[in-house]
Amino acid sequence: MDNILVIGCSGQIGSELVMALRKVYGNEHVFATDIKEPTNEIHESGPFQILDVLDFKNLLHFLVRYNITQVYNLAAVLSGNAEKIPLQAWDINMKSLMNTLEAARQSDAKKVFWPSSIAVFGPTTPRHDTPQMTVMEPNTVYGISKLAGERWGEYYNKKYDIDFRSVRYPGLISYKTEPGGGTTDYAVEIFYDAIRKGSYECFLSSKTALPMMFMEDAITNTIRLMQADGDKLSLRSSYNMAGISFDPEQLTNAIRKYMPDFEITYKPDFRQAIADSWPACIDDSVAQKDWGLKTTYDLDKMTRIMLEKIGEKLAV
Ligand code: AKB
Repeated sequence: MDNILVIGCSGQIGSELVMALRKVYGNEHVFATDIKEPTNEIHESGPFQILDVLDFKNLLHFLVRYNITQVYNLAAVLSGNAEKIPLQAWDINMKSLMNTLEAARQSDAKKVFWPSSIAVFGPTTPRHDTPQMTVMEPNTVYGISKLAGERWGEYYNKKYDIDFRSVRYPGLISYKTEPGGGTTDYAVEIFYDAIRKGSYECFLSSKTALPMMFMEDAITNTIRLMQADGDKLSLRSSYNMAGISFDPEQLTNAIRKYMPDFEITYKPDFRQAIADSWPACIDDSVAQKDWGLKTTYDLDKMTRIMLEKIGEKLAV
């Protein structure tokens, strides 16, 4: 039986991924770790420990002590925050990955998942239907670290046979844990403000289209990639994952179907330049072919669930 370590279990992806993995592999086989306390659900359903991925010795010790065979490393400083502390963000994003790869090499935890992002693309990349292989000249610290990370992942796969797997996540939309410091965060914040105040001031302009994905689709596909037959994976860097593309105006119209009086105003800030350097929609046909990527949420279904669940959460 696999023993799985999730690093960054208290963040937006981790808090849902841990619970999904526990359903598949059994509660006691999924070890949740972070430098912050997790949700009650994670605490109560299985093992949790404070673990700092930047501490290599402790990380390696953990992998050996608990006979870990798979690692999901979700620790990262996201795009918006990274622009405020560029050198620190580079250090954290790269060191957390390098520690994971090196600890994997020195232990039995040979299967590693690490998230890349649509941020690996830049202003010179084709903005529509961005292919898997294309020009990649990211101009954000986060994007540069994700592109470098993809290259390191592939390097450890070729050189040391680490079973490295990765996807380029679009903006992720969820109602359980809020994202922190990303450029796509507006697409989550908007739901909280719609319910609390009936209005939202958006930090991106109305026509800024970006690829996005509902969390359930992201989690299902992450586990699908990790369970895929390794021989079928033609890429050991990172797979494009497209989701649904929309701009703030289209999301506003989707919300207005359920809340006709919802108001939006636009006040673009420094994150506009980041969003402008990213694709509007990407092509994920290679992931579909290699490991069966498929999604089930469209804009309307996602909007309905977000309003319903955040409504319930804020009513409590
Ligand atoms: C961000 O906005 O920084 C992230 C991402 C697209 O990787 N959500």
